[in-house]
Amino acid sequence: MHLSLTEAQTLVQKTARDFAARAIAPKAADIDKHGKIPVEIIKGLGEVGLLAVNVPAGLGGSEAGVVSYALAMQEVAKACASTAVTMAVTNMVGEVIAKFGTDAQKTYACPKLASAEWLAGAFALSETGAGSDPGAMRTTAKKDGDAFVLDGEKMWITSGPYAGVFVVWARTGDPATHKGTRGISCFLVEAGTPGLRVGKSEDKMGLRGSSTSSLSFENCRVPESALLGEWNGGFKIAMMALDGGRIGISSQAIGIARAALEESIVYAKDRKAFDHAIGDFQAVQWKLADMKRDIDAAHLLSMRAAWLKENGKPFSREASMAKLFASEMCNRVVNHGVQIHGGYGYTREFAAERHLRDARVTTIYEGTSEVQRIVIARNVLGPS
Ligand code: COS
Repeated sequence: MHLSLTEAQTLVQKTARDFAARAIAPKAADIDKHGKIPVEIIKGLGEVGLLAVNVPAGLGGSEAGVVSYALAMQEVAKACASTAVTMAVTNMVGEVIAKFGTDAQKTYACPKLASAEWLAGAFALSETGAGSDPGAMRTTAKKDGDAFVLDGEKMWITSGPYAGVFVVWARTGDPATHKGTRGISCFLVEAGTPGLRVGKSEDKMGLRGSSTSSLSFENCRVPESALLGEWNGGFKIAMMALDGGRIGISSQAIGIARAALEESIVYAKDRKAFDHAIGDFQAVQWKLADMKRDIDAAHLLSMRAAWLKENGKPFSREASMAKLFASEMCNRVVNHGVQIHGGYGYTREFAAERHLRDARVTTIYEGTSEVQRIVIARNVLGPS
């Protein structure tokens, strides 16, 4: 693994940075305030190739690789964490379809996701009683002639209200023989399919520009061709997708933290107290030093996980380490950011408080910190 970026990776990073600075950052406060990402931002992400970064070019993707994707996610998250999570899930859905889909599924869905013809893709795994433990899901899909019929409820679905396609997991196994994680299959369900209803959006603490909703399936019929991957093989698809998704969330956390640090540096140089810029005081300097150290450490963990994935090597443990460290780091860093901004950090006049709210979920979604520790511990302990 080389620490320097290739020309192609630098180009993707610059493209994302320029687009984020020009089209996203100036609108980030409004996106948060009004709870809506303008459609032109999503279309713009598609135009600059950031909605399917690791999807083959033949399917409409940029085929720029996982390292490029992680770099691009950081840049977008630094500008607006809500936009970044929308981008992350669409990329994840495109990759799942490109990897496990039939030729018909890939050629139909991937170009629509890459170009933002569908504004987003959604990943419908979690349920009220099945978040950290998706093997406990209750949504079912039953074979009926040449169709599958889905019934059940999903929760915490990022982009639910504007997704064009949902990757949905449901129980398909005979309960007597295929319990828990073994009896789950995965389906592609298009928005508008009769029987699929999108619930109201959650009133969240942060990431307010990104809609998170429930979904309900009631006698929702999809054709046989909607099965994604193997019958009863869906749990592993979810796990593999989440491994990659965790690299995306580590990048998102790093991007949020980088924004908090950059803004804190500007503030520390500008704000005067006791006849000095507050950055002249060691109390502030040490915070800035810790913030920078932690961000760089998270970046290196994230890049290693991305490099391993890109090079076809096992990366599950490293992705969990990157996600665990980066998300917890991000929460520390944004907290320092608010403290450096003092009273202003507690107001909407500065972005520091938005970063604090946006950071909070990064230790929860795409697998909580506790789940990441399970993955890492099982890996280091080996088979029992
Ligand atoms: N890649 C491929 N396969 C995997 C895998 C991975 N990363 N992790 C597990 N599997 C396989 C296992 O090998 C096992 O296969 P077999 O049935 O052939 O033995 C199967 O999946 C079940 O694995 P396991 O028994 O380890 O599953 P658990 O129910 O114990 O779950 C954790 C393990 C906790 C790691 C998993 O449930 C998890 O990641 N939970 C968090 C889910 C999450 O992130 N939710 C938030 C979604 S945000 S939208």
